[in-house]
Order: sequence, then C-alpha cells, then structure tokens
Amino acid sequence: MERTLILVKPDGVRRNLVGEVLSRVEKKGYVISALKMLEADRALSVRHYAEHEGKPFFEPLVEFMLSGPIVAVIAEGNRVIEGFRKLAGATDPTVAEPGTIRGDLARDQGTKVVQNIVHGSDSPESADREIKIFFPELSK
Ligand code: D4T
Repeated sequence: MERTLILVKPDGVRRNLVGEVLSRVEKKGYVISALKMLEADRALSVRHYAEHEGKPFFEPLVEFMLSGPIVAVIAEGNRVIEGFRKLAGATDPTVAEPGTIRGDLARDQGTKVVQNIVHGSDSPESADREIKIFFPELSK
C-alpha cells in the first residue's frame, strides 16, 4: 500500500485546522496510520527541506517550521501521494484552486515564506525519506 507523509505546518496548527485537514484526508478515503504532534528542531527542518538549501526562502522556511508545533501524519492508500497533493492544491495559496486545502484555507500573508498549511510528499522516494525523518521509530 502506498504511503505519504503529511505535515500540518505551524500555521495550520495555530489556526486550529488540524481536524479540518485530517477530515479531508479521511473523507477522501485514505487511512491515517500514524499521527504525532511535535516541535521540530532546526536539524529536523533542515533535513526535511534539504533540497531547498541555498534558495532565498530556505532560512525563512526553516524559521517558520520552528515557529510552533506541527502535526506529522502517515496516510495510506492507492496513489495517496498524488491524491493528497491534489487535495492540498498549488504551493501558492493565492492561485490554489478553491476546493483544495490551500485554496480554501490559506492566502498570501506577505511573508518571506509561503504559509500554506500542509506539506505532502511528492514521490515514493520522498515519502520513504520523510517518513524516516518524522517516524524513525517505525523503521527500527
Ligand atoms: P511542501 O514541500 O511544503 O509540501 O510544499 P510544496 O511541495 O508545495 O512546495 P516546495 O517543496 O516547492 O516548497 C517548500 C516550501 O517552501 C515554500 N516556498 C516555496 C516559498 O516560500 N517560496 C517559493 O518560491 C517556493 C517554491 C512553500 C513551501
């Protein structure tokens, strides 16, 4: 069964949208198989977003991920990686389609980093890598 890593980022937790996000995932029919709330430290955030190191939004992105608790979720189902990215909508919430998590619930806040409520893995390789980062206990 395919798995993906979903994060409810600090803006989503601050705005009490954890239930809304999980509800959309469950209503779509995916199964939540692991769930935790945590405060990411710098090393964890840098590891998670390593592909963006050196980009202008990298430091603001890492700082943002440290700005409050996050919720990490493993969701399962056929084609869940693609399916959750469709549910999330485009990275930029201003142009994310209405009906998506970002399109319905986020907007441009004028900040250096886009605050877009959720993260979802973009490939099976990313999902494996990210699940190991956030749920190391599951690969022991
Ligand atoms: P994540 O990885 O958080 O699910 O978001 P996406 O997959 O949709 O987008 P991403 O990896 O390209 O970007 C990671 C994170 O950085 C912010 N960002 C991104 C930003 O502030 N400015 C930018 O120009 C880009 C590309 C938003 C999400």
